[in-house]
Amino acid sequence: MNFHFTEEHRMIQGLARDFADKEIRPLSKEIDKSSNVPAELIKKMAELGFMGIAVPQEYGGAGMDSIALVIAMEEIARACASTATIMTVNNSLACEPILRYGNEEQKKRFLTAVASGKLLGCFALTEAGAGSDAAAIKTTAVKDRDSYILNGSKLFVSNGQRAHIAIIFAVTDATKGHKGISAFIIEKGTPGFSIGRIEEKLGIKGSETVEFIFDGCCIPQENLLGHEGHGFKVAMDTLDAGRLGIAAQSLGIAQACLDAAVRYSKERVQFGKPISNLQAIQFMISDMAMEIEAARVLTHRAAYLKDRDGRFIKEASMAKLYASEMANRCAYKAVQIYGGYGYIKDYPVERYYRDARITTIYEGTSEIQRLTIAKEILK
Ligand code: COS
Repeated sequence: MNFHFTEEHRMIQGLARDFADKEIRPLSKEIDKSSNVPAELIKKMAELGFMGIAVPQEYGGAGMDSIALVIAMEEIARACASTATIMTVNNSLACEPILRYGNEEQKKRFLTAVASGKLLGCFALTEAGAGSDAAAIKTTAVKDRDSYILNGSKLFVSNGQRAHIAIIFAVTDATKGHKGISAFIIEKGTPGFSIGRIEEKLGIKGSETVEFIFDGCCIPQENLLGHEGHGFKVAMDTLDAGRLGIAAQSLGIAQACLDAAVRYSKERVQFGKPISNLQAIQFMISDMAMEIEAARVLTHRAAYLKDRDGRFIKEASMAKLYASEMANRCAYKAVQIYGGYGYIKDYPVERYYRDARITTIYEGTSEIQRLTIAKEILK
């Protein structure tokens, strides 16, 4: 394994860092306050190729690899975790399954538009009664000549309001358990497809989280993604890739916490000297820095394995589990170092603390990651 970045990786890191510093960070407080990432910002990211980094150029992407994707994700999340959520959902949960399971027609029609950022995509698996137990979904898709009729609802869909297309999962044969689930691509505006609740959340406020309702929604059979009955596999494979994105997002949040803690501890004077002189603060900063490095190695290695031999389930879960829990520890320490100032909105660590919290939950809780790791080791 090579610990040096390639020229291409250095280039995407520089580009993403520069864009995040100049265009995203100045807006991040307002994004949180207004619960909205401006569409104009996403448009600029699309122009830089950030919405389909690992998608081949012939399908509208930047034609880079998964390491480039996690490097860029970390830089964007370091400036604004909400913006990073929009980016990771589009790259990993919308582009990835179409690239992997879509036919040529679907790639030309949907992937090209989503990877180039002309359209945005989202992913709808979770339901009120099916979170960690993803195979328990109840939304149905009934074949009717050359169409499918969808009925049911989906919960907690990230980017669900702004997305133009959705990858959704529904039961096509209730007698077959997880082998009776199929994946579909659905376009916004399809009659019978509407948005229900828009959730009020603790963090990641700039990326909306919504409910989808399907009421006799008729979609053409050409929108079946992969084969009938293979939807659970599509969902699991997609989430493996998505977990790399959340690991990278967690890294970005953690790095932002460390950056802020270092800056503040050098400025804040107590007992006649900057608090960075105090061993109690130094120990927290050391632990943050060490854990970030460890998470980065896990994340980059999982991305490397994804690109090389395709088998990275365990490594993706390890990276997601470790990086997300680490980000929460870093956010806790950053608030602790800021003291009372960490608890108010004048400084960004209060937002980092709230934004970090979901990373151990979405795209599979820490408990599901542990199950997945154990299953891979014990099989
Ligand atoms: N990657 C690829 N395939 C996977 C997989 C993974 N991470 N996890 C399970 N599978 C496959 C299994 O290999 C099995 O394949 P076969 O049908 O060929 O045997 C199939 O999926 C069913 O696996 P399993 O029997 O383990 O299914 P369970 O229903 O017991 O549990 C878990 C599956 C819990 C792992 C799954 O439901 C899960 O990941 N849940 C979390 C869902 C999630 O992340 N939701 C967040 C949505 S985005 S907010």
